[in-house]
Order: sequence, then structure tokens, then C-alpha cells
Amino acid sequence: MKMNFTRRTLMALSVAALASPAFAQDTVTLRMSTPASETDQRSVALAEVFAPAVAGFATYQPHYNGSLIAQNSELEAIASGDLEMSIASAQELAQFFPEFSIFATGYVHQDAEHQVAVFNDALMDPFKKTVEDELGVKLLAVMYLGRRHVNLRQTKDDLTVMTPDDLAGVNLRMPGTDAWQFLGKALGANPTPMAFTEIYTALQTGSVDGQDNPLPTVVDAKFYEVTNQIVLTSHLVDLNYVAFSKSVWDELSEEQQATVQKAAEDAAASGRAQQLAKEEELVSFLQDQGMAVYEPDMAAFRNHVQEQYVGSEFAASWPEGVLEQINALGN
Ligand code: KDO
Repeated sequence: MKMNFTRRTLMALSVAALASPAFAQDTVTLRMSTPASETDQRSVALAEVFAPAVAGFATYQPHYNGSLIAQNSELEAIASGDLEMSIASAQELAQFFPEFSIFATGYVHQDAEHQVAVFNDALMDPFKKTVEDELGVKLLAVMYLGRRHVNLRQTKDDLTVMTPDDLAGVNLRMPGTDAWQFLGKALGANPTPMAFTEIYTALQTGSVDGQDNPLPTVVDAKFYEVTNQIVLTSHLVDLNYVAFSKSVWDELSEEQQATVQKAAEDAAASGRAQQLAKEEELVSFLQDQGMAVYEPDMAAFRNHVQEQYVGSEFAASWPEGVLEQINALGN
């Protein structure tokens, strides 16, 4: 599905948000919507670290499993004043600002530390400013989702995936925005757009062959119950941003703003540590569940994915020199 947001739409949405219904009394209600579950480490970190830190002036009200706002519509909801917070993806931001696709591109971020270095570097300032000015959303911190891998229903005996060619004709569920679909194609698969909350049933019934997500998500969402193998492609070291309503931010005192900023950073750091630990320990858990977990020809995947981006409409939207700056912040 191609979503045609224009900058004019954004202006209208941001003006609507100025009414700021979050401030009904002297405490602010922070509704947060995510497709993630309550037990996802990003959700846990926000509930256990962010919420108590802001409790003096704000009530954190999380909504999980896409129950309040549909996946990839959260930023629009914040812009129009229907939501105060979300865990936003770069792919969702790329719907409004195509240049964000650089952070959603396969094999660009190297690891969690690299993500933090990129987010805190001056190269991010114009990206953050655009989102703030044009969408009325502040990106407070970067959360670590993890290394995305290909997770399939087929047994390894039926299909062993060593190179992108082996994924030809495989119906791989990817989230429903253009940047995600492009990545699915770049992997060599046949990407199928679908909301996160529909994946389990789609895998169970066989309406898709597989999906891609980090190991902690495969376990949290119990995808291992309805799949047989994980190909450790590490094709995207995935991130999310703690997104916060600018109109709510503007009504906070300077001290409250500093508290919110620190709370978001602390929550992101806590969630990152938990997620990294889980990634380490889950290979053996998944093997114990009978899953085949193996590494493909990494060079073949990396080269193929990178080749697809060269000359693409996404790469054309990247500000000059930013890819080099991102690479320079890595190892
Ligand atoms: C997914 O839909 O596969 C994805 O992993 C995409 C992420 O950007 C993020 O939205 C995530 O789902 C949800 O938070 C559920 O974990």
C-alpha cells in the first residue's frame, strides 16, 4: 500500500494537535500505542523505567498489540493530537520523509552501539528537526529492536537458504510500508505486506511462508510454534525511536522536559541491555524447540541487498554524504 502523505497534510495535522487534549487537568496523560506486546523488552522498559520517572506530572498509558492505533499510523495519530507517544520505526518515518529510509536500509547499522552513535551524532539533527517542524513529533531516544533474521515455515530439509536466490518465490511477510517491502525484495524474497498482529495466524495457516524479525520477537510472539527454521541473515540491525508529541512537550516546564528526555534515554538503555541479552541466549532456546538455526552465505546476502539500494529511489532521497558519515561512526 502506498501512502500519499503530503507536507500540506502534515501542516493540517500539526495544527489540529495544538488543542492538546492530553492536558485535561494539571497532570498530562501520555497515551502510547505500539503493535508490540506488553512483554516485549521495549514495552517493559517504557513501563518500568520511563513511567515511574515521569510519574510526578504525567500518567503513562500504554496500549499494546496495536489495540489503540494501527501499526504505522501512530505518527499520524500523534500529529493530529490523538496520541502522545509511540515506538516509531524509521520505515514509518520514511512514509513522510523518504530520507529516513537510510536508517531502514539493510546492512547499514552494524550493531546497537552504532545505532546510538548515529542517533546522537550531529548528522541526525536535520532529520530530527524535520520531524519536529513538519510532523510535530520529537524523537527522544533510539531503542534497539535487534538483528532481523529470516524465519520460515519450511523445514531446512525442504528448503535450505544459503543465498538470496534460495528465497526466490518465498512469500515473506514484511510490514506494510514501501521501505519494508523494498527490503524484502532486496533479500530475494516475494514480500507480502501484513500487520504484525496478523503474522502468527498467517504462519499457522500457511498464507505466508515466513516472516523476518529479531530472535526476541520470534520468541515473544511465539512464532517458533508455527515455523521450522531461522536463517541468521542479520539483514537489518533494527531500531525504533521513542516518539513524543511536540505540542505536549511545549506545555511542559523545562525541568519536566529534562525529566522526560532522561526517562526516555534511560528506558532505551535498559531495553537495549535486555534485548541484547535475550539475543545471546535465544539461539539455544529455539534449537531446543526443534528449530534449525543457521548462518547463510553472509557475503552473498550483504552484496545482493546493497546492490539493490544503489541507484534506487530510496538512495536518491538520502542527503549527500550521510551514508559515509554513518559508516564512519561504525567499526
Ligand atoms: C514488524 O512488524 O515486523 C516489526 O518488527 C516492525 C517494527 O518496526 C516494530 O513496529 C515491531 O514490529 C513491533 O513493535 C512489534 O514488535
